[in-house]
Amino acid sequence: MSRPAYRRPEYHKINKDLFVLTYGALVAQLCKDYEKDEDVNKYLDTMGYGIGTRLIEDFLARSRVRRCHSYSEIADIIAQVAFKMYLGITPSVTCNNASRNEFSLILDKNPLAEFVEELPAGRSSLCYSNLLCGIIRGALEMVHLAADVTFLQDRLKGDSVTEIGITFLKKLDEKKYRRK
Ligand code: MYR
Repeated sequence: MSRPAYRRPEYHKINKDLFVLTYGALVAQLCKDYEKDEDVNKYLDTMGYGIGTRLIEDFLARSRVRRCHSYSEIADIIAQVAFKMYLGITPSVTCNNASRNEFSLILDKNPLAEFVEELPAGRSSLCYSNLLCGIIRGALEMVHLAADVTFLQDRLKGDSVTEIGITFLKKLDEKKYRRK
């Protein structure tokens, strides 16, 4: 009798292009709905935050990452494990200050903006992929890590790379139990 076939977990549940185009349609609609770029940015960040608060459970279950003991470890996990898992890219990580609580994720390419050549006319302050900042912020908050997450550079704005800045806001208390 043959053994039941091993089934690999189904990670790619929807077509990536469809997702990226849907995201583009969302941003385009928000630009119609809101006059100010800041309002669109805020909306995307808030929406991402909601996603991040739910995504963290899936991430911790699937990745089985252990509790980190430094912000630098956490930044590496986000870049090397989370971005790889959900976006198929591995940003490089730099630490930007001596206190080692400010990091940058440098993206050579941004899958969310794959079909976008430039920002729409008159939208120079739009953070097109701000959803990502919200996702990171929401996910981190669920493991009791308050952080500011913003785009520092964006290829869509003519910068040579896309850079997401993460500033961890509290001193990392090694003794405090953040999650099981
Ligand atoms: C710990 O509890 O010490 C581990 C913390 C790991 C935090 C991982 C945050 C994941 C962020 C997901 C971002 C996804 C972006 C597409």
